[in-house]
Amino acid sequence: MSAGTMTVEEFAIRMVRMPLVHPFRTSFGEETERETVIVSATSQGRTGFGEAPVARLPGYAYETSGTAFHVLRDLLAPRVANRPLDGPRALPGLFEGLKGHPMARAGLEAALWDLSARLEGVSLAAHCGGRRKEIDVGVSIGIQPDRKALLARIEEFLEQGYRRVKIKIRPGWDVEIASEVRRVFPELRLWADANQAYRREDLDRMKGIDAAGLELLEQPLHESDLLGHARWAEALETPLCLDESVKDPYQLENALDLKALQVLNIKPPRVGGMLASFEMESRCAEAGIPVWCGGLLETGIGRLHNVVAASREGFALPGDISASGRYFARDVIVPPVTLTERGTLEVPRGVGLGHDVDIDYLDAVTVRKAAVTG
Ligand code: OSB
Ligand code: MG
Repeated sequence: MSAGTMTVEEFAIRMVRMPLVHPFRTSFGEETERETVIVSATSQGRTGFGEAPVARLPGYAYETSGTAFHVLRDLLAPRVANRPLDGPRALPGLFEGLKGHPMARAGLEAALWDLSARLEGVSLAAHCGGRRKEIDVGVSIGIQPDRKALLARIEEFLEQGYRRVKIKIRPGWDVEIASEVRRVFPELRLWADANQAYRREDLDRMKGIDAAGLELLEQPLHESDLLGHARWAEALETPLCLDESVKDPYQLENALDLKALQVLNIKPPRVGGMLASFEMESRCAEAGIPVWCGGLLETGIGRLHNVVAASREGFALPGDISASGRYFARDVIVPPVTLTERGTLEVPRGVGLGHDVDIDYLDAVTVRKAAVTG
Protein backbone atom coordinates (compact mmCIF):
# COMPACT_ATOMS: atom_id res chain seq x y z
CA MET A 1 0.00 0.00 0.00
CA SER A 2 1.30 3.41 -0.88
CA ALA A 3 -0.08 6.91 -0.61
CA GLY A 4 1.40 10.22 -1.69
CA THR A 5 0.69 13.68 -0.28
CA MET A 6 -2.62 15.22 -1.24
CA THR A 7 -4.96 18.00 -0.24
CA VAL A 8 -8.72 17.48 -0.36
CA GLU A 9 -10.21 20.70 -1.64
CA GLU A 10 -13.78 19.67 -1.09
CA PHE A 11 -15.84 16.90 0.44
CA ALA A 12 -19.43 16.25 -0.57
CA ILE A 13 -21.57 14.30 1.91
CA ARG A 14 -24.76 12.85 0.47
CA MET A 15 -27.56 11.04 2.24
CA VAL A 16 -29.14 8.83 -0.42
CA ARG A 17 -32.31 6.77 -0.49
CA MET A 18 -32.63 3.78 -2.83
CA PRO A 19 -35.39 1.16 -2.96
CA LEU A 20 -34.29 -2.47 -2.63
CA VAL A 21 -35.59 -4.90 -5.27
CA HIS A 22 -36.56 -7.32 -2.46
CA PRO A 23 -37.23 -6.48 1.18
CA PHE A 24 -34.37 -7.74 3.39
CA ARG A 25 -35.55 -9.24 6.70
CA THR A 26 -33.20 -10.12 9.55
CA SER A 27 -33.74 -10.89 13.23
CA PHE A 28 -33.54 -7.12 13.91
CA GLY A 29 -36.04 -5.89 11.35
CA GLU A 30 -36.95 -5.41 7.73
CA GLU A 31 -35.50 -2.97 5.21
CA THR A 32 -37.30 -2.13 1.99
CA GLU A 33 -35.29 0.95 1.17
CA ARG A 34 -31.63 1.76 1.81
CA GLU A 35 -30.85 5.10 3.36
CA THR A 36 -27.11 5.44 3.35
CA VAL A 37 -24.35 8.04 3.15
CA ILE A 38 -21.93 8.59 0.26
CA VAL A 39 -18.75 10.62 0.75
CA SER A 40 -16.78 12.12 -2.10
CA ALA A 41 -13.42 13.87 -1.88
CA THR A 42 -12.06 16.10 -4.64
CA SER A 43 -8.49 17.17 -5.35
CA GLN A 44 -6.90 18.51 -8.55
CA GLY A 45 -9.96 17.75 -10.61
CA ARG A 46 -10.20 14.12 -9.44
CA THR A 47 -12.89 12.74 -7.17
CA GLY A 48 -12.82 9.65 -4.96
CA PHE A 49 -15.95 7.99 -3.56
CA GLY A 50 -16.66 6.09 -0.37
CA GLU A 51 -19.71 4.85 1.49
CA ALA A 52 -20.80 4.74 5.12
CA PRO A 53 -23.31 1.86 4.76
CA VAL A 54 -25.59 2.98 7.58
CA ALA A 55 -29.38 2.64 7.65
CA ARG A 56 -32.26 4.86 8.66
CA LEU A 57 -32.64 2.98 11.96
CA PRO A 58 -30.00 1.67 14.38
CA GLY A 59 -30.71 -2.06 13.86
CA TYR A 60 -27.42 -3.71 12.94
CA ALA A 61 -25.31 -0.96 14.53
CA TYR A 62 -25.95 2.24 16.50
CA GLU A 63 -24.99 4.49 13.61
CA THR A 64 -27.76 5.79 11.36
CA SER A 65 -27.92 7.87 8.18
CA GLY A 66 -28.59 10.87 10.42
CA THR A 67 -25.61 10.32 12.76
CA ALA A 68 -23.23 9.53 9.91
CA PHE A 69 -24.29 12.63 7.97
CA HIS A 70 -23.74 14.80 11.06
CA VAL A 71 -20.45 13.21 12.11
CA LEU A 72 -19.04 13.42 8.58
CA ARG A 73 -20.16 16.98 7.89
CA ASP A 74 -19.51 18.54 11.28
CA LEU A 75 -16.67 16.53 12.81
CA LEU A 76 -14.64 14.42 10.39
CA ALA A 77 -14.53 16.18 7.03
CA PRO A 78 -13.60 19.60 8.54
CA ARG A 79 -10.49 18.04 10.11
CA VAL A 80 -9.31 16.69 6.77
CA ALA A 81 -10.35 19.29 4.18
CA ASN A 82 -7.89 21.84 2.88
CA ARG A 83 -4.69 20.53 4.47
CA PRO A 84 -1.88 18.47 2.97
CA LEU A 85 -1.98 14.90 4.18
CA ASP A 86 -0.11 11.73 3.58
CA GLY A 87 -3.13 9.83 2.24
CA PRO A 88 -5.61 7.72 4.22
CA ARG A 89 -2.95 6.70 6.75
CA ALA A 90 -3.04 10.22 8.19
CA LEU A 91 -6.65 9.84 9.34
CA PRO A 92 -6.26 8.15 12.75
CA GLY A 93 -4.01 11.05 13.83
CA LEU A 94 -6.43 13.70 12.54
CA PHE A 95 -9.39 12.03 14.27
CA GLU A 96 -7.74 11.81 17.68
CA GLY A 97 -10.14 12.43 20.55
CA LEU A 98 -13.21 11.50 18.52
CA LYS A 99 -14.86 8.32 19.72
CA GLY A 100 -16.89 5.76 17.82
CA HIS A 101 -18.78 6.13 14.52
CA PRO A 102 -16.75 3.55 12.58
CA MET A 103 -19.00 3.61 9.52
CA ALA A 104 -18.74 7.37 9.14
CA ARG A 105 -14.93 7.12 9.45
CA ALA A 106 -14.79 4.22 7.02
CA GLY A 107 -16.79 6.19 4.45
CA LEU A 108 -14.35 9.06 4.55
CA GLU A 109 -11.32 6.77 4.53
CA ALA A 110 -12.72 4.90 1.53
CA ALA A 111 -13.16 8.16 -0.41
CA LEU A 112 -9.50 8.97 0.30
CA TRP A 113 -8.33 5.54 -0.85
CA ASP A 114 -10.19 5.94 -4.11
CA LEU A 115 -8.96 9.52 -4.52
CA SER A 116 -5.33 8.65 -3.83
CA ALA A 117 -5.47 5.72 -6.27
CA ARG A 118 -6.92 8.05 -8.92
CA LEU A 119 -4.25 10.69 -8.26
CA GLU A 120 -1.59 8.03 -8.75
CA GLY A 121 -3.38 6.57 -11.77
CA VAL A 122 -3.59 3.04 -10.35
CA SER A 123 -6.44 0.66 -9.55
CA LEU A 124 -7.75 0.69 -6.02
CA ALA A 125 -6.95 -3.01 -5.71
CA ALA A 126 -3.29 -2.43 -6.67
CA HIS A 127 -3.24 0.49 -4.23
CA CYS A 128 -4.61 -1.65 -1.38
CA GLY A 129 -2.55 -4.81 -1.89
CA GLY A 130 -5.30 -6.82 -3.59
CA ARG A 131 -3.79 -9.58 -5.74
CA ARG A 132 -6.78 -11.59 -6.87
CA LYS A 133 -8.25 -10.87 -10.30
CA GLU A 134 -11.60 -12.29 -9.34
CA ILE A 135 -13.22 -13.17 -6.07
CA ASP A 136 -15.55 -15.90 -4.83
CA VAL A 137 -18.81 -14.58 -3.54
CA GLY A 138 -22.16 -15.71 -2.18
CA VAL A 139 -25.57 -14.32 -1.49
CA SER A 140 -27.18 -13.50 1.84
CA ILE A 141 -30.92 -14.26 1.88
CA GLY A 142 -33.23 -12.59 4.39
CA ILE A 143 -35.93 -14.33 6.40
CA GLN A 144 -38.77 -15.28 4.03
CA PRO A 145 -42.53 -15.50 4.61
CA ASP A 146 -42.41 -19.32 4.42
CA ARG A 147 -40.23 -22.30 3.45
CA LYS A 148 -41.50 -22.46 -0.08
CA ALA A 149 -40.50 -18.85 -0.65
CA LEU A 150 -37.01 -19.50 0.78
CA LEU A 151 -36.44 -22.57 -1.39
CA ALA A 152 -37.61 -20.63 -4.45
CA ARG A 153 -35.23 -17.74 -3.63
CA ILE A 154 -32.31 -20.14 -3.26
CA GLU A 155 -33.17 -21.84 -6.53
CA GLU A 156 -33.33 -18.45 -8.26
CA PHE A 157 -29.88 -17.42 -6.98
CA LEU A 158 -28.35 -20.78 -7.90
CA GLU A 159 -29.69 -20.32 -11.42
CA GLN A 160 -28.04 -16.89 -11.51
CA GLY A 161 -24.74 -18.60 -10.70
CA TYR A 162 -24.25 -18.04 -6.97
CA ARG A 163 -22.49 -20.97 -5.38
CA ARG A 164 -22.74 -20.18 -1.69
CA VAL A 165 -25.82 -19.16 0.25
CA LYS A 166 -26.18 -17.56 3.67
CA ILE A 167 -29.62 -17.72 5.23
CA LYS A 168 -30.76 -15.43 8.01
CA ILE A 169 -32.15 -17.28 11.01
CA ARG A 170 -34.01 -16.41 14.23
CA PRO A 171 -35.94 -18.39 16.87
CA GLY A 172 -38.70 -20.24 15.03
CA TRP A 173 -36.87 -20.01 11.68
CA ASP A 174 -33.71 -22.00 12.23
CA VAL A 175 -32.99 -25.71 12.79
CA GLU A 176 -35.91 -27.06 10.77
CA ILE A 177 -35.38 -24.50 8.01
CA ALA A 178 -31.66 -25.27 7.72
CA SER A 179 -32.40 -29.02 7.60
CA GLU A 180 -35.02 -28.50 4.92
CA VAL A 181 -32.62 -26.43 2.81
CA ARG A 182 -29.99 -29.14 3.23
CA ARG A 183 -32.47 -31.84 2.24
CA VAL A 184 -33.40 -30.03 -0.97
CA PHE A 185 -29.84 -28.87 -1.79
CA PRO A 186 -27.51 -31.62 -0.49
CA GLU A 187 -24.33 -30.13 -2.03
CA LEU A 188 -24.91 -26.43 -1.33
CA ARG A 189 -22.30 -24.39 0.55
CA LEU A 190 -24.71 -23.23 3.25
CA TRP A 191 -24.10 -20.65 6.02
CA ALA A 192 -26.49 -19.18 8.62
CA ASP A 193 -26.49 -15.77 10.31
CA ALA A 194 -28.57 -15.07 13.45
CA ASN A 195 -27.66 -11.42 14.02
CA GLN A 196 -27.64 -11.93 17.83
CA ALA A 197 -31.15 -13.41 18.04
CA TYR A 198 -30.34 -16.12 20.63
CA ARG A 199 -29.53 -16.44 24.32
CA ARG A 200 -27.09 -18.82 25.97
CA GLU A 201 -30.03 -21.02 27.14
CA ASP A 202 -30.87 -21.80 23.51
CA LEU A 203 -27.73 -23.94 23.09
CA ASP A 204 -29.42 -27.34 23.43
CA ARG A 205 -31.93 -26.49 20.73
CA MET A 206 -29.25 -25.00 18.49
CA LYS A 207 -27.24 -28.24 18.63
CA GLY A 208 -29.85 -29.54 16.19
CA ILE A 209 -28.35 -27.30 13.53
CA ASP A 210 -25.16 -29.37 13.40
CA ALA A 211 -27.06 -31.98 11.36
CA ALA A 212 -27.54 -29.44 8.53
CA GLY A 213 -23.81 -29.41 7.74
CA LEU A 214 -23.41 -25.63 7.72
CA GLU A 215 -20.00 -24.20 6.91
CA LEU A 216 -20.53 -21.62 9.63
CA LEU A 217 -23.00 -20.12 12.09
CA GLU A 218 -22.64 -16.35 12.36
CA GLN A 219 -23.20 -14.21 15.46
CA PRO A 220 -25.84 -16.24 17.31
CA LEU A 221 -25.58 -14.34 20.63
CA HIS A 222 -25.52 -10.72 21.77
CA GLU A 223 -22.49 -8.84 20.50
CA SER A 224 -21.18 -8.27 24.05
CA ASP A 225 -21.41 -11.97 24.95
CA LEU A 226 -17.98 -13.20 23.93
CA LEU A 227 -17.91 -15.79 26.72
CA GLY A 228 -21.26 -17.17 25.53
CA HIS A 229 -19.86 -17.48 22.01
CA ALA A 230 -16.81 -19.29 23.40
CA ARG A 231 -19.10 -21.84 25.09
CA TRP A 232 -21.16 -22.30 21.92
CA ALA A 233 -18.04 -22.62 19.78
CA GLU A 234 -16.89 -25.43 22.03
CA ALA A 235 -20.26 -27.17 22.16
CA LEU A 236 -21.29 -26.97 18.50
CA GLU A 237 -19.72 -28.84 15.60
CA THR A 238 -20.68 -26.04 13.21
CA PRO A 239 -17.82 -23.50 13.04
CA LEU A 240 -18.72 -20.28 14.84
CA CYS A 241 -18.21 -16.99 13.03
CA LEU A 242 -18.33 -13.53 14.61
CA ASP A 243 -19.59 -10.33 12.99
CA GLU A 244 -21.04 -7.62 15.31
CA SER A 245 -18.89 -8.72 18.30
CA VAL A 246 -15.62 -7.67 16.67
CA LYS A 247 -15.39 -3.94 16.06
CA ASP A 248 -11.84 -3.24 17.19
CA PRO A 249 -8.52 -5.04 17.72
CA TYR A 250 -9.11 -5.38 21.47
CA GLN A 251 -12.37 -7.23 20.95
CA LEU A 252 -10.58 -9.45 18.44
CA GLU A 253 -7.82 -10.24 20.96
CA ASN A 254 -10.39 -11.05 23.63
CA ALA A 255 -12.33 -13.25 21.22
CA LEU A 256 -9.14 -15.10 20.17
CA ASP A 257 -8.07 -15.62 23.78
CA LEU A 258 -11.48 -16.94 24.73
CA LYS A 259 -11.69 -19.11 21.58
CA ALA A 260 -15.00 -17.37 20.85
CA LEU A 261 -14.61 -17.66 17.07
CA GLN A 262 -13.43 -20.08 14.40
CA VAL A 263 -14.09 -17.73 11.47
CA LEU A 264 -14.31 -13.92 11.22
CA ASN A 265 -16.59 -11.81 9.05
CA ILE A 266 -14.69 -8.58 8.38
CA LYS A 267 -16.72 -5.63 7.16
CA PRO A 268 -14.38 -2.68 6.70
CA PRO A 269 -17.18 -0.22 7.66
CA ARG A 270 -17.90 -2.08 10.91
CA VAL A 271 -14.30 -1.84 12.07
CA GLY A 272 -13.66 1.78 10.98
CA GLY A 273 -12.17 1.29 7.53
CA MET A 274 -9.71 -0.54 5.30
CA LEU A 275 -6.65 0.05 7.48
CA ALA A 276 -8.30 -1.42 10.55
CA SER A 277 -9.68 -4.33 8.55
CA PHE A 278 -6.27 -5.20 7.10
CA GLU A 279 -4.84 -5.27 10.61
CA MET A 280 -7.51 -7.72 11.66
CA GLU A 281 -6.92 -9.77 8.51
CA SER A 282 -3.22 -10.13 9.48
CA ARG A 283 -3.98 -10.94 13.09
CA CYS A 284 -6.42 -13.65 12.00
CA ALA A 285 -3.89 -15.11 9.56
CA GLU A 286 -1.42 -15.39 12.43
CA ALA A 287 -4.06 -17.05 14.61
CA GLY A 288 -5.21 -19.45 11.85
CA ILE A 289 -8.71 -17.94 11.69
CA PRO A 290 -10.14 -17.75 8.15
CA VAL A 291 -11.74 -14.40 7.27
CA TRP A 292 -14.20 -13.23 4.64
CA CYS A 293 -15.68 -9.91 3.62
CA GLY A 294 -19.22 -9.23 4.83
CA GLY A 295 -21.64 -6.75 3.34
CA LEU A 296 -24.19 -4.18 4.47
CA LEU A 297 -26.41 -3.95 1.40
CA GLU A 298 -24.04 -1.35 -0.03
CA THR A 299 -24.64 0.70 -3.15
CA GLY A 300 -22.21 0.05 -5.99
CA ILE A 301 -19.69 2.36 -4.35
CA GLY A 302 -19.40 0.46 -1.07
CA ARG A 303 -19.71 -2.80 -3.00
CA LEU A 304 -16.64 -2.04 -5.14
CA HIS A 305 -14.66 -1.19 -2.01
CA ASN A 306 -15.68 -4.57 -0.58
CA VAL A 307 -14.60 -6.30 -3.80
CA VAL A 308 -11.19 -4.67 -3.36
CA ALA A 309 -10.94 -5.75 0.29
CA ALA A 310 -11.84 -9.31 -0.69
CA SER A 311 -9.17 -9.31 -3.42
CA ARG A 312 -6.52 -9.49 -0.69
CA GLU A 313 -5.20 -12.96 -0.11
CA GLY A 314 -6.14 -13.08 3.58
CA PHE A 315 -9.82 -13.11 2.63
CA ALA A 316 -10.09 -16.82 2.04
CA LEU A 317 -13.83 -17.55 2.10
CA PRO A 318 -16.46 -16.22 -0.35
CA GLY A 319 -17.81 -12.81 0.71
CA ASP A 320 -21.36 -11.48 1.07
CA ILE A 321 -20.77 -9.42 -2.06
CA SER A 322 -23.45 -9.94 -4.66
CA ALA A 323 -24.13 -8.30 -8.00
CA SER A 324 -25.78 -4.86 -8.10
CA GLY A 325 -29.03 -6.34 -9.40
CA ARG A 326 -29.48 -8.48 -6.29
CA TYR A 327 -30.07 -5.22 -4.37
CA PHE A 328 -31.05 -2.41 -6.75
CA ALA A 329 -32.92 -2.05 -10.05
CA ARG A 330 -30.45 0.70 -10.92
CA ASP A 331 -27.08 1.20 -9.22
CA VAL A 332 -25.10 4.43 -8.79
CA ILE A 333 -22.12 2.95 -10.68
CA VAL A 334 -21.69 2.32 -14.41
CA PRO A 335 -21.42 -0.43 -15.36
CA PRO A 336 -23.13 -2.18 -12.43
CA VAL A 337 -21.40 -5.11 -10.70
CA THR A 338 -22.35 -8.38 -12.42
CA LEU A 339 -21.58 -12.03 -11.80
CA THR A 340 -19.21 -13.84 -14.18
CA GLU A 341 -20.27 -17.16 -15.60
CA ARG A 342 -18.03 -18.77 -12.98
CA GLY A 343 -20.21 -17.27 -10.24
CA THR A 344 -17.43 -14.87 -9.24
CA LEU A 345 -16.92 -11.10 -9.35
CA GLU A 346 -14.12 -9.51 -11.30
CA VAL A 347 -11.80 -7.17 -9.45
CA PRO A 348 -11.78 -3.92 -11.45
CA ARG A 349 -8.43 -3.10 -13.09
CA GLY A 350 -9.22 0.45 -14.18
CA VAL A 351 -8.07 3.50 -12.23
CA GLY A 352 -9.55 3.95 -8.74
CA LEU A 353 -12.79 2.02 -8.29
CA GLY A 354 -12.61 1.14 -11.98
CA HIS A 355 -16.28 1.96 -12.64
CA ASP A 356 -17.82 5.38 -13.22
CA VAL A 357 -20.10 6.92 -10.65
CA ASP A 358 -23.35 8.04 -12.29
CA ILE A 359 -23.45 11.52 -10.74
CA ASP A 360 -26.82 12.43 -12.24
CA TYR A 361 -28.42 9.33 -10.77
CA LEU A 362 -26.56 9.80 -7.49
CA ASP A 363 -27.94 13.33 -7.27
CA ALA A 364 -31.40 12.07 -8.17
CA VAL A 365 -31.41 9.70 -5.16
CA THR A 366 -29.82 12.25 -2.80
CA VAL A 367 -32.12 13.54 -0.06
CA ARG A 368 -29.56 15.70 1.85
CA LYS A 369 -26.27 17.07 0.70
CA ALA A 370 -23.49 19.11 2.31
CA ALA A 371 -20.17 20.43 1.04
CA VAL A 372 -17.15 20.81 3.33
CA THR A 373 -14.18 22.87 2.17
CA GLY A 374 -12.36 23.22 5.51
O1 OSB B 1 -25.19 -9.39 9.43
O2 OSB B 1 -24.15 -9.72 7.63
C1 OSB B 1 -25.05 -9.14 8.24
C2 OSB B 1 -27.08 -6.97 5.82
C3 OSB B 1 -27.41 -5.91 6.64
C4 OSB B 1 -27.00 -5.95 7.96
C5 OSB B 1 -26.27 -7.04 8.45
C6 OSB B 1 -25.92 -8.08 7.62
C7 OSB B 1 -26.37 -8.05 6.30
C8 OSB B 1 -26.14 -9.14 5.34
C9 OSB B 1 -26.22 -8.77 3.88
O3 OSB B 1 -26.03 -10.30 5.66
C10 OSB B 1 -24.93 -8.84 3.19
C11 OSB B 1 -25.03 -8.19 1.81
O4 OSB B 1 -25.49 -8.87 0.89
O5 OSB B 1 -24.66 -7.02 1.68
MG1 MG C 1 -23.79 -10.87 9.97
